[in-house]
Amino acid sequence: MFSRAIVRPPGTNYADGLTRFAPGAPDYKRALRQHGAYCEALQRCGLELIHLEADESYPDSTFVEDTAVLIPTPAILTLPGADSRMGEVVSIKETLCGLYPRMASIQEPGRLDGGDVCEAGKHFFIGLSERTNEAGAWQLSELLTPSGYTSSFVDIRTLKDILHLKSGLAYLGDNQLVVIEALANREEFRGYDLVRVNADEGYAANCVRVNDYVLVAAGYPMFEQSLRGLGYKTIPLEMTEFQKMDGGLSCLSLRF
Ligand code: CIR
Repeated sequence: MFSRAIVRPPGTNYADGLTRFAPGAPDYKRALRQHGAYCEALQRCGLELIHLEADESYPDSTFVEDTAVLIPTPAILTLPGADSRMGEVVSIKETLCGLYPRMASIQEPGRLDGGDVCEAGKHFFIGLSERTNEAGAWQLSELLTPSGYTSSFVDIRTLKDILHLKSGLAYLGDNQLVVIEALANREEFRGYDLVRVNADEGYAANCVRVNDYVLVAAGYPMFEQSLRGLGYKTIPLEMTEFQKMDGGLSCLSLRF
């Protein structure tokens, strides 16, 4: 169960952030509305929100998930793989210092984005990606071990469709893993009940279980239907302006 989440709205220069796509610039006002609806959904799931100010120094800073990995203790600060995002951890550190008695952090030469870290109960899948290198993944693994977590690495460097591991993977609880087709046959996921996402609905794989609900991107009816068929209550959310900047539902909050 989660009780709180950290969120940060996009700033006016949000369109200057990183993206691998050229789908046209995001509409800032629409992004703000979508972010507002996302925050309301988290509250509906029972979370108390910690709202950070928009940070114009970092156009990607609305994607707070990439800056930390949160377990009961310690709070782990990442070192984002994109140079333009490394400084985002400074203000997240200040926020987390007031909430966690113990902090740890990923250090150079390690790099790691929270979007590559998928918690599945007491096990963590850590993606090796364009953003997360082996040194970062090993450091995280070693920081998790004393708290009783196991971890394994999932190499997604050959998968060009996804930026982060969680762009194609989500843990729902109850041994159920949502996976895109390109990950469905990986040895690492044997033993889990897989909820497969059709190739043409791949973006929807980045869904988030928050207490009694699953947040899902709006516009992916087959996937939402399959979640409902499994008994989940879903909250569909418009994500178009975040999708344009390569972001998904999970990256917009740090839940704990
Ligand atoms: C980036 O490329 O870093 C941002 N524009 C998007 C980050 C999305 N984060 C995530 O999926 N965890």
